[in-house]
Amino acid sequence: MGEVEPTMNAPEGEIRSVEELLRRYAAGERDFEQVRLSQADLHNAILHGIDLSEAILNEANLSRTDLRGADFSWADLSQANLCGADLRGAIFTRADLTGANLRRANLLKADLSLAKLDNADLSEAILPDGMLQEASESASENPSESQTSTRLKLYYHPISANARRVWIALFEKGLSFELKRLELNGDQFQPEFVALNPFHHIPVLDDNGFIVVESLAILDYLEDKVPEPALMPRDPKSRSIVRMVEFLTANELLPHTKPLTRQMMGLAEEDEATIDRAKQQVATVLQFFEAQLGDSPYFGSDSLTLADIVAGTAVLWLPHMGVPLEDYPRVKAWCDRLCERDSWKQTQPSLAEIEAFKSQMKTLLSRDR
Ligand SMILES: N[C@@H](CCC(=O)N[C@@H](CS)C(=O)NCC(=O)O)C(=O)O
Repeated sequence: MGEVEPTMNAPEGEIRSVEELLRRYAAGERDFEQVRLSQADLHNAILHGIDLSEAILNEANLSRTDLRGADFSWADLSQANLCGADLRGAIFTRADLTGANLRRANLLKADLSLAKLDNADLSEAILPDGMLQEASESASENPSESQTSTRLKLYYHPISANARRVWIALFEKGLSFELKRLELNGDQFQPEFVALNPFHHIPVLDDNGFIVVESLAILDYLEDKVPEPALMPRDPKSRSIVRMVEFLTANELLPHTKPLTRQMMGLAEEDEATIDRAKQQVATVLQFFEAQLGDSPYFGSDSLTLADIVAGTAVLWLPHMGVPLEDYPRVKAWCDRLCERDSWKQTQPSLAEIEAFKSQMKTLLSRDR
């Protein structure tokens, strides 16, 4: 979080820096009306329920910030970066969002009445119901637009590695899509979602009413539907490597990481023997991957494949789970290569998101025991 210029002649009690705002928020204060923090860097911060009405936050960096239920009425957010921010239920009445970056922001149930949105980027944002309707109405006036921009919907959560597979593939394919975020502490059991996936799992892809569940099936569907750029090689041996790595990740790696995940999230004390067994299994998979990669930059190909997406989204969690990758130099270099791609950068969960997810994870993992 960066320092901002102290406000000249600031009246007593006025917030002078990002650090001060965060400190006072952490101490329980919520009322920060008329704060002046142009160009403030608050990305990834957790500030839900904060009152920033009439605040001056033009050009501020609020990307991926948790601002659920925040009040921004009359605030100046012009040119602010709210990319990926959680703005569910936030109030923007008469706020100035001119030129703001609201890409991938979650605006579900937000109030944007009388807000200025000229030149704001709302692509891939989750819009409030009314606005969604307006957007699709205006899209249907332009059929070519509506075909590409409102057809694919991905039900996801930013921490879900299974959903991230599809999210990355959508970016790699250069497709337009709409994100539908679900909180996994109950949204997945809502009748509307269970009607889409009776197994209450994300990801789900909705292609203009055609529903695909199971991430690997969704990836195959996208590959068949949009063959270029290809994420599946053509020759049988390379294809078998891709499939092998996909299935090994799903069947031999992920199920065995559950005790490590519980430990990483601080959710449970796992006994040493269970952790050792899990680490041994993970090591076997990593050794196999190391050999399989050989001198190839990607699994079974010189360019990215579905195997890289499926295995990469899982393997990248391992260092956080106490499994360093240093003993597997090819796997390590491959991970670094993946992380340099835009599709990976754009779907990288923030620390704040991971933190906020812990309570949802607790419920999910305790159910799996
Ligand atoms: N085999 C499924 C697994 C999907 C899955 O386990 N999704 C988790 C999130 S990573 C989920 O939705 N859990 C919610 C629940 O189990 O209720 C796939 O690959 O799509």
